[in-house]
Amino acid sequence: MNIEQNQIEKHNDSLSTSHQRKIDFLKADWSHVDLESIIQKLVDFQIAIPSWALGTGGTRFGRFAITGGEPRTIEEKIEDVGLLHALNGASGAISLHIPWDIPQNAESLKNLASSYGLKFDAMNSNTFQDQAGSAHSYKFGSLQNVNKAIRKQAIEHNIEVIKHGVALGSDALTVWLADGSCFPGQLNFRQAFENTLESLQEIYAALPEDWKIFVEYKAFEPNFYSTTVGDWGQSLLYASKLGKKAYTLVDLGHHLPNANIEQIVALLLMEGKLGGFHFNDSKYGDDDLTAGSIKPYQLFLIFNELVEGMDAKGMNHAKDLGWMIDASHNVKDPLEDLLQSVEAIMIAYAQALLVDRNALKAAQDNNDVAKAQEILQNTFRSDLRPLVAEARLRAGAALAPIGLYRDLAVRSNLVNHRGNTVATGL
Ligand code: LRH
Ligand code: MN
Repeated sequence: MNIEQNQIEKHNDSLSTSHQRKIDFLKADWSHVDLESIIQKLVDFQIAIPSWALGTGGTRFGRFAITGGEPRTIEEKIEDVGLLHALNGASGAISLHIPWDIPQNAESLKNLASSYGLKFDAMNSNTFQDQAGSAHSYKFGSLQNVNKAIRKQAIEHNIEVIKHGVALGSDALTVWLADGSCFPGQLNFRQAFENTLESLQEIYAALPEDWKIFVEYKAFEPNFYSTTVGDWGQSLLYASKLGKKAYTLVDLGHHLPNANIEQIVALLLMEGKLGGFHFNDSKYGDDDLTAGSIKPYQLFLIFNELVEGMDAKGMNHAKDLGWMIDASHNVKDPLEDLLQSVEAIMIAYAQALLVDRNALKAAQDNNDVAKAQEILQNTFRSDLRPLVAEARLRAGAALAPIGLYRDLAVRSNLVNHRGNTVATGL
């Protein structure tokens, strides 16, 4: 299903009076700030959509495929991300997961993606599930495995994923390892680390010159005693030992409760080893909920450190880090959930861009703690949704993406077209 430009313009016309009133009020309120440059930064900021999160997700207790009309092929997944991008102008890339999405004809997929204004973001390997017909099982791990033949199988899979990525024009590989142990005594931690590092070094050696490798850490699940890339420190250790093309990847749901993720982000940026993000939200574990749905203040504080840290290094906000969503949708329409995640991320970025950096530095230098909080919460408590909507308008997208998604009955259109289909992925 395609959303035509005239459908978006008709929608925006119907909302233009109230939008203009709100944006004029905001401009008056922030007349001391160059809002034009901030709106341009919002227009340039693109968030990659995971190919494995375009259908209904589930847990070990069940999956309620209530939606129907889910994408059955990579082509239909690209079509759905194209839909999101048409609606919000900020979802200009898709991140594939192999083997859930093995590209049969890379050239035609590239053409299809660019027809929707999309590019292929980081590729994701999968050595956390056994594939039918594969010689060895990853039950006791992949790159860490005590059995060299099993490590070799996992290394070869990652190299295969790089090849698919090169054919699609991607320039990064994300490696998330489920490897670890469930009981004390099961694993020699040092041996597991060394096996994993040695294996990652073989994968690193296969990276094209302009590629990056993102080492994604996670505290627990599916292993529940130790994880071999268990936290930012371990991921940084691997990335530092691997070389300049290796970075850490921060999935917001992969931390122990109450971890100070914004401090982790500040330090990884300082070290030049922050590669990118998997945005989502969580209350307990790796819940993969809608970004900004549980802890919106934390999301703002993370972007506050990102803007401060990237500007300190003269980095390009839109290009120098990997911006991806990693969520699963157990009770919401997947496309509505992703639209909400992108909106929450764009609002947090806009809030961080409007923090008065000089005043904050002055308050910090004077240990004026209350003043520092006032400065941060001043933007966090400001309704910047019109600014994000204005960026969408300038990008030719919809002022109210979910509103238009529902007005056009996109889901029932997809169900009529595809039937009660269920997508591959998590
Ligand atoms: C692991 C993870 C990883 C993906 C998977 C789908 O929890 O975050 O990024 O490979 O989810
Ligand atoms: Mn992830």
